[in-house]
Amino acid sequence: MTDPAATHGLWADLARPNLSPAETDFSIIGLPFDGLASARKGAAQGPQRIRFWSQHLTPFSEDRTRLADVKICDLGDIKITHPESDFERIRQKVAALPNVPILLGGDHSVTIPIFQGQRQRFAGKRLGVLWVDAHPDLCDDFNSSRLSHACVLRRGMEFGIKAEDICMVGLRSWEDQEIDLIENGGLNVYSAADAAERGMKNIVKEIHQILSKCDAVHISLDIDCLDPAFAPGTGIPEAGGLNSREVITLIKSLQGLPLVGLDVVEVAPPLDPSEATVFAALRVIMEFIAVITRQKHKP
Ligand SMILES: [Mn+2]
Repeated sequence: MTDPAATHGLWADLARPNLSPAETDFSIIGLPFDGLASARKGAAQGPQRIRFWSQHLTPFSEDRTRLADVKICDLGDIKITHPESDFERIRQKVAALPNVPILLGGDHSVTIPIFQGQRQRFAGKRLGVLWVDAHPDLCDDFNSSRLSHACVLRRGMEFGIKAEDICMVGLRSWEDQEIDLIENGGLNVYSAADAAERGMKNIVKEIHQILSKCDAVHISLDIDCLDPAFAPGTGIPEAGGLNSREVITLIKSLQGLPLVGLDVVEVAPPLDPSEATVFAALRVIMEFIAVITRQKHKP
């Protein structure tokens, strides 16, 4: 992908096309699929637009952490036509990775095999999840599908991710079948209203304490965690969401935790001509890379 207007190379000059995952810090995998989105589609175009605009980023985090030595291996996309069989390839890919995966959705259903792959990669270990989303995705079945983007975390719990090792942030929309698990399931729930009323700075302290008990922590971030003012390009925009500053504060607060992967999903470029939603996703990815980079360089 070359862009005559690009100011930087792919992934802010950090892509290393000649290196393998084992020789790099991060693997990028695109999952261009929106076949299981329930409302508006468009997330299938997420990976392509996120990659495209990554050529306009500089290799720095917002606090000027220098990222120039970070090595990224972009493994391209996994094409998904029939999720029942194609999700298996995502699981296998994630399970076998020697470095930290950053996965680009796609609707949130793609996280189902990502959870499976991470569960396998860290078998016998305590796998925690930071779930950042307007929606809990705890439905057992949605629109007659158990692979729907509304069932993702429910499937993850069935794969063995424990309620007490899951922190949910930004929630504000509920299905009737999710209420019992949310209220009585032992999950650590921080709604968007909690963030606004208690302050993200206070919430992140609790989250850090909870997830520090885990051996490995995966982050699943649905861009609809953000208020539609900050990320309108998503299938189901929900008013009253987090702002960009709160989400960056949350990501930066994860310093010191055993982070093992990130997926950023539900970025639907056709629904946002400004492409601010794509840039919001890129900022999340760069701050995640910076957290891990700072951790590595800590004496
Ligand atoms: Mn969502």
